[in-house]
Amino acid sequence: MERVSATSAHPPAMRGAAAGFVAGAVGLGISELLAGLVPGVPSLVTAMGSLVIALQPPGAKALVTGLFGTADKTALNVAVVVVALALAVLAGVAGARSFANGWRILTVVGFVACLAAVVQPLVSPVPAVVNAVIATAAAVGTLRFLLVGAAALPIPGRVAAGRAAPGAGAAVMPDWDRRTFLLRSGALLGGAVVAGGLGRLLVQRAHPAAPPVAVRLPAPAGPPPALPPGSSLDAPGITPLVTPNGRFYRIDTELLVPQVDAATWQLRVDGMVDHPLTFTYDELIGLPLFDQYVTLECVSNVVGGDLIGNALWTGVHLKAILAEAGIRPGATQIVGRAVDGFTVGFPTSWALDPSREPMIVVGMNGSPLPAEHGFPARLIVPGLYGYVSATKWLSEIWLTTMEAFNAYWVNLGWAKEGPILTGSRIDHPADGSSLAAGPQVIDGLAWAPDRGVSRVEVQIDGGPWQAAELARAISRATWVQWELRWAATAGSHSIRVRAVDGTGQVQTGTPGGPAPAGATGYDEVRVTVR
Ligand SMILES: Nc1nc2c(c(=O)[nH]1)N[C@H]1C(S)=C(S)[C@@H](COP(=O)(O)O)O[C@H]1N2
Ligand SMILES: [Mo]
Repeated sequence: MERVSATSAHPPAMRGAAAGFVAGAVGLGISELLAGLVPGVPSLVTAMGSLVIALQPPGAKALVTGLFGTADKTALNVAVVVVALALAVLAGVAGARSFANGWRILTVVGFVACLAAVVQPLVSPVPAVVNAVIATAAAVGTLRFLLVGAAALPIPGRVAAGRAAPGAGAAVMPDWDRRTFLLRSGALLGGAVVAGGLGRLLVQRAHPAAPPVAVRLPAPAGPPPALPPGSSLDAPGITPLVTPNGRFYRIDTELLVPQVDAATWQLRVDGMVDHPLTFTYDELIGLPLFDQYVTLECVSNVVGGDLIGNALWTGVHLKAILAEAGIRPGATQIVGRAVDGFTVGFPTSWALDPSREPMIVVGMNGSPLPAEHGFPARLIVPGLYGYVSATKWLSEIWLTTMEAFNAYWVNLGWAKEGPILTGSRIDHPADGSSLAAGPQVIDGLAWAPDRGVSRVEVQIDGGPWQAAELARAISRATWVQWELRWAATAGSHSIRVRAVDGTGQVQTGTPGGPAPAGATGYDEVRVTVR
């Protein structure tokens, strides 16, 4: 008899699951709203996403298209929310049988979120803990409210319902009908979604991509290098020679754009140097600045992909800074460390080669460096993939040996050295497009930073490789536009492209990569001519 009544006192698993889902949503919604409203309070969703990134096993990144491009970041945030809600559903189902298990699961989730936030380099612990505690309490409270209402769950701390004797203080909440349960759950869920959505909006607004408005750069010593005449082709569908800041690809491990305060930021130069140096932002931009076009590519860029851009960078000569610090003999590696702990590493010999000018960049295409591209300062080293060279939100330049240190992505299985492979891309015609028979233009880009591109060749339907017309390159460190006039005949055609670098080396045709050292193979489009 007692057993029967106890069982009937439990809500069905469905109601438990629904209560758990709503409880999870309320916790997430409140935590996100707090993060959006109160400066310094971290987003727990972002923190858990960052923990996932930090804990990824070597090689995991090969599964995603880029080293955390914009789409990956969204997918990761969504995945975190889905997993958190799934655990909350579990807590609801468990809580419907024994509330203690329900709140324990929610508390563990809250604790993990708290931990995830506290270990973030850019997060202060107290607001993180406060947010996690409030969010967990809100989730537990919601779960209890819904479970009690749904099924006369015994109120914890009082006499269990099943054994309640009349008049002994047995307190059971009214067993709501189905409609009441749905209405209350729905209202809470709606509130949670609004709070969470608003919170996310505010969080993102607090992490803009643009540079801080107050910052102004002094003019570089000389006028900006003019684009050489003939460097831009007037060809259909061709990618602009210079990539506008807003269209420059973004790849990094940060789920929210770091906002670094230039007033307190410092750049250290240390390690195997004679004189460790420190620069404030004003000191850095007070040094002689110069401009340079450099094409930057991500090692994760696939053949035909768009994780590549070309910008006019403004900055300080890295060689001058290194000379001032005095590199000690044997310091074979230069490590760039970011405010968030991210690192790159490249050979000192690459940086010191007289043929190139690595830079500590403070400006991009005539504006201060946008936050999403590394404000206040980043490294740009001609000829190297971003993951070994282009530290954004730079905080330290550390001299060490090649053997003594592996940078962030090297530890995760990517090549220790990352010279950009010779590449080429067909921008027009687009793959799968249809064209009119007659004169057509095939065009695109080719790059081999900083060996330069000496030739681009196009192959139609497996025929001979034909030399394309090259635009004038800005420099060997930049990509170059190319075009080929083509008398298109009716039918289906395949078009391939390959580049030859400045040393005469032909682009590798065997498809491979991108891991561990960059993608190989020729870009190909198929078109129908009518
Ligand atoms: N601090 C920091 N710097 C970073 C990264 C990062 O994750 N964190 N990613 C690197 C990689 S993999 C690339 S390809 C370039 C991309 O620079 P962009 O986002 O300005 O295009 O930044 C590099 N610098
Ligand atoms: Mo990258």
